[in-house]
Amino acid sequence: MKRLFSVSILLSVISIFIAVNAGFCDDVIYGFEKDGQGWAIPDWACEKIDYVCKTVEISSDAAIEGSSSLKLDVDFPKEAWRAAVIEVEDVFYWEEYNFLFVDIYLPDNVPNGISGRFAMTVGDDWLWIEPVMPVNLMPGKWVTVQASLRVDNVDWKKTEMVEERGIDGKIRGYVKKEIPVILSQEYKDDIHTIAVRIEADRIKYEGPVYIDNIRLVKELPKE
Ligand SMILES: [Ca+2]
Repeated sequence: MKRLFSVSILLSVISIFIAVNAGFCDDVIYGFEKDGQGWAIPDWACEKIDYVCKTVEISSDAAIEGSSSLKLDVDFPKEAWRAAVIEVEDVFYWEEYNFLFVDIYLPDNVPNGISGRFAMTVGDDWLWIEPVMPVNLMPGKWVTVQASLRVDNVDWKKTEMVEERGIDGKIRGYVKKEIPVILSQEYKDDIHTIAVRIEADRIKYEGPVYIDNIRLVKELPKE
């Protein structure tokens, strides 16, 4: 009887341990230890006036996972909004995961106000979607940026150019419009690329941004 009791306590302890760890389970999918693992600055970014396009390479200058990260060189001007982006095309099976995380580091001499966010292309039309809100990065610190992969979550948006018409009904031009996107199961099953974008709205900074530890998470840790 005593032995049976001990076994049941042991099983309870094991099940609690499994339950706790299941909640925090994450899998690093890109750690940038040997190479860039396919991440690169996309050609389309180099053709756009609001994207800076310099270099990206692995570096041991900073790391939060292992001993190296991806160093993205940026050159943001004081006069306008600019972004730098890196992207990877891959095959993603993320059914069991609900969140995507990345850690981003800015050197401590960088002005405040630079932010980061994920983006993805999904569906038959390779629709570009991105979280509604970017995350503020902090000079001298690793900051975790996340995106929700929960089916039917409403954290995402797309940007479309919409016709603007005059009172005579004629097209006067086009304006950017941000439209909410629900991450459907269909989209989640059909992700083609993921991207990390660093954004600066009239903030002068020339130098590196470090990106590391891109990982999948099943559930967020409880507060
Ligand atoms: Ca690493």
